[in-house]
Amino acid sequence: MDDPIHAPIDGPPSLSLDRRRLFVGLAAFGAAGTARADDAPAKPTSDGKLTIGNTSAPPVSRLHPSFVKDVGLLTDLNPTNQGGAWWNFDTYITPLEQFYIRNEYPTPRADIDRRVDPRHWRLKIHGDAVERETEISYDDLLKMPSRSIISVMQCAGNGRSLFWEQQDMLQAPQKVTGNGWGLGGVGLAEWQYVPMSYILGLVGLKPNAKACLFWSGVDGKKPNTESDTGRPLPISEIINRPDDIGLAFKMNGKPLLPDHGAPVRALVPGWAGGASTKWLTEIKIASHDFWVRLNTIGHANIGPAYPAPMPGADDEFRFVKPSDIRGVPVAWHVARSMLTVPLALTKQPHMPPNYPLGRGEAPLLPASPQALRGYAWAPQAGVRRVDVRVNGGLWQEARFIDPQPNPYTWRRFEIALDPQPGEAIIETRTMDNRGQVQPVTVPFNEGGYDFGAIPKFRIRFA
Ligand SMILES: Nc1nc2c(c(=O)[nH]1)N[C@H]1C(S)=C(S)[C@@H](COP(=O)(O)O)O[C@H]1N2
Ligand SMILES: [Mo]
Repeated sequence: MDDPIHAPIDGPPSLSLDRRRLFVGLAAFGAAGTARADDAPAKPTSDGKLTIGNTSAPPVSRLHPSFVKDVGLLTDLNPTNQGGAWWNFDTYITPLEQFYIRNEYPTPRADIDRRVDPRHWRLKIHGDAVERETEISYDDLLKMPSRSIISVMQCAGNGRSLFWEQQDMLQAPQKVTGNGWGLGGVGLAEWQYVPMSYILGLVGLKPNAKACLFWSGVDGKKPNTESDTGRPLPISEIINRPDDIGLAFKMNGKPLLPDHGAPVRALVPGWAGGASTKWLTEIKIASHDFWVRLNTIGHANIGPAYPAPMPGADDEFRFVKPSDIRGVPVAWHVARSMLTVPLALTKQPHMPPNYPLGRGEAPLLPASPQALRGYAWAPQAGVRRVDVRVNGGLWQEARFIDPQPNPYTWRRFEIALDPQPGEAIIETRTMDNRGQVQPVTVPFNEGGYDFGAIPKFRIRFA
């Protein structure tokens, strides 16, 4: 018990008394993401920065021309991307107002573009590998059998900031570029969807099927034209889990919000969010592969560790050319973990303007016994165990708060800590159900995707 980390908090009653006192102290810092002693409503911070803590307080409103929902609880990464404030996550399901938005272009609006108006939306399903080309309306979709699944949605670029902070990948030849997500490019939602098993039965899959392209055709370079957004999947991926992949029309029990793909988006649980095409209008199932922005110049791991595949002679290219194939398209999420504390960002090329910490600043927590919380996910196999260590000490097993209903979900964990005053580096490590643990470093790739290395959280205790 004299380790920096001691027994899990469901231990002896004396420890829970300590906890109650502890949360009074923590309310000011709002770190543990648990019930707060102080219910006073939050006031907007005068400098417009996001707060740390105060998750029970009314959100500070911030409207943005690229989005429809209020983005007051999100980090302002750049004109079309808003990151989740993961240090304020405390629920299992991520509420819609805390859910990140990753757009290439501004969110299409039904009052401007009828292709995303449920009354006019049409989905075309075609290609040389279907028996019956079909077009369905939103009403048709709602009449089809649907199911729901709880699954992480995550941008492949989530954690990119850690390539800069932990692996110094700031300069050529190992220069990583892209949105500085920190760790907020992820959320957990309950999705309601029509499974691909039903859709494939409807259109009739031919034996020559090789790939399935989910395509938007809505958001684009010019206002809602020249859309280059969509993502193909090998048909084997759909045949292996036809009830998990589908066409989503509800998120957390509500019709999809415009920013999250209304009225219908693809849902590919466990894969990089880029495969879950928002504002879906076309599915093409063909006897050839497809190459598009999101499996070539975007969303591919490009670097010496990732030899580029060769396209086939009959492959279809949309808005890209064969020389754009330079790496391995991202697909399954790697295992990850995080604490609900903001990252000390020292090297990040562009600090999000409303990030709660200044450059180089570490979050401040009390130097007293407390429980730190975090999230762990490993959608390909499921999360078996999480370990946490302080200042390079012994790894200590964390206590799970949540079970794991399916491998695509994350699990909250908690670890009791009695920190000394001063700075500490806290690391978190997921082990998946295959027994694989997060590595210490990950290979360079230009786009900074799939940062699955052990994250380091620098915290100041005082
Ligand atoms: N049509 C379209 N679909 C899209 C995108 C987009 O820009 N346009 N972004 C993709 C990416 S990169 C991610 S990570 C997810 C993000 O989903 P969210 O904004 O609902 O969180 O949507 C994917 N689907
Ligand atoms: Mo993404």
